[in-house]
Amino acid sequence: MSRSSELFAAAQKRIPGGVNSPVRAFRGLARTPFFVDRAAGAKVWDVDGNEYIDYVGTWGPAILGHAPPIVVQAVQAAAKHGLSFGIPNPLEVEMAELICAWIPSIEKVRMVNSGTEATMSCVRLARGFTGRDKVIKFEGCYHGHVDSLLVAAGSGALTQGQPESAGVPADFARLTISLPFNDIEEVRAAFRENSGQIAAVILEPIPANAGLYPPREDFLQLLRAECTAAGALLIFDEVMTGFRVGRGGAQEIYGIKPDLTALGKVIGGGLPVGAFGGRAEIMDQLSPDGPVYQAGTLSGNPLAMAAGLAQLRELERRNGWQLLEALGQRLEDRVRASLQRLGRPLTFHRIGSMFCLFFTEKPVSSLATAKESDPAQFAEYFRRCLDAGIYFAPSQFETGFISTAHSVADIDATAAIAAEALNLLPEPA
Ligand code: HOZ
Repeated sequence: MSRSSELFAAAQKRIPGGVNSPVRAFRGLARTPFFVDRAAGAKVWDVDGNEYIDYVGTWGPAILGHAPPIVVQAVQAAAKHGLSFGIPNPLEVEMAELICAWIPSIEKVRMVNSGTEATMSCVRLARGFTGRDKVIKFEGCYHGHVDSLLVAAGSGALTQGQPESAGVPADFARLTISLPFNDIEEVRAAFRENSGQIAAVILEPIPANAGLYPPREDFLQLLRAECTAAGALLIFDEVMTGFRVGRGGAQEIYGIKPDLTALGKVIGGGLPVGAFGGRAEIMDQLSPDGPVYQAGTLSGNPLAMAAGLAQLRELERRNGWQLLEALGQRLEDRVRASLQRLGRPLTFHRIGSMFCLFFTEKPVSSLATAKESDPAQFAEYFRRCLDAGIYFAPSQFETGFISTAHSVADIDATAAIAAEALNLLPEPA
């Protein structure tokens, strides 16, 4: 029995499902998870000594790879001054100034401890600011495990076949209107039917929790216009895309100014961090200035601020986004060439350093079309890649992440192993 199997057996006795976040359980993959011993750069090593090229990257934060020395040193230096204060500290101000400089729609920002906290706080603030209760979200978009947003949710919830969670009162869910992504007519109809009642529209501008698919041309612009016309706030959940698809996130790429933005992952350099920010007049509704309450003992934690600042500055110093685009393009070129050579025109999406292979030949632009992907084919492909030392996300409904630590040799080796795995897949049933 492997050490990972022993640990998983022990974990299942004391941790629900043996994991602290559902998608890590490898359900539906006819495999049990490996337990990690250490990680550095683009690699992780499990407790049995196996080495993997990692494309999960701690689900997004590891944009410079694992344990980059500059981030580790920043954390060590900060730790010498204290682990947590619960008192304002200078690093929080530096972080706030950096975020506002890089993301112009954010005039004021507050730090929290996770992406879930960030989206939850955005929704509360939007309700407080507008005096309205209803929220529009999109099927397959995942905004953390916030009660009112666990409706038609993506990511782990979707992977486990539970996009609606037990424990969410029907009265909460009733305030959430879930619509198909990329369908502006449905949004217009929802605004008409709920005139004067919609506090906000929240979305991942590039959905990355039901696989990865881009917004259709104009969809984000039209959403912006509809929200403005209806007096509702537009909330971008850039927990995944923030600082990853570009310095200013997806909103910079598409040229849209949301009213509020939720951030996480990359901003913490691997430590638990989230942030939310937006127009000053909205943010000023937060306590202690305004009536919307929000707080956190560990918010603005000095280690997390130091890690995030070091990572973001290093990314900029190295023009990391250009490097990530080049690595992403290289992977894409090789994957597309193999799909063509094998006569398997599967749908492959890539935006910068984020990518996803769907086991369907049909176009994917929504949750319904993402679900056309064949789960059995995905599971077989995932297992073959893992056995050959490539760790892709253990779910069809997650996204792959490239880091600046991936070398050209890593990308080429990955593409070759992926091609071999595809070649050995049985024909779809
Ligand atoms: N739902 C997270 C990614 N979209 C995964 C969280 C985790 O398992 O760490």
